[in-house]
Amino acid sequence: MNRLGIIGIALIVVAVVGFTVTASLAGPGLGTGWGWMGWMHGDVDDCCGPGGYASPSAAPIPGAPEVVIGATEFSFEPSTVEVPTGKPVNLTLVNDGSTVHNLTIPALGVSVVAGPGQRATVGFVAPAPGTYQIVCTIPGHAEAGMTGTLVVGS
Ligand SMILES: [Cu+2]
Repeated sequence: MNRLGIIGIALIVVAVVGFTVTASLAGPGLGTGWGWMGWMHGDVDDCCGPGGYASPSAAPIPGAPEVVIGATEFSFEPSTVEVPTGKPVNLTLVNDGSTVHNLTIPALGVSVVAGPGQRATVGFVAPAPGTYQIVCTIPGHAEAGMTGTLVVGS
């Protein structure tokens, strides 16, 4: 088969599939309402935060001491911070870089995102003494150096 033949068949397939999808969306969706609701539910379930990770955001805790960490391409400054065990802390990410970054402590389920030139705060309570890894979960950033350490004192 020559090239024009393949292109011709491809166009027909696109046209038929396009018509079928349009018809099925317009048919049951507008007819009963159930089609639309099912479609909307599916859309919500597929939702995810920027960069493809879930964003469990916790509001800042009023009155809690603030720990500030700066982010640039590609490091945290300071890269090691210390907080007490069992006490509320507000962790503020100040993004001094030129792309979006996040500060995530996977073991504690803590994550905060800030766009370039922005700052954002997450409140949390460290449950147990220990050393916890801090990373930026945007693909390639941790590998490039965006890692740190949270030391939870007793
Ligand atoms: Cu980053």
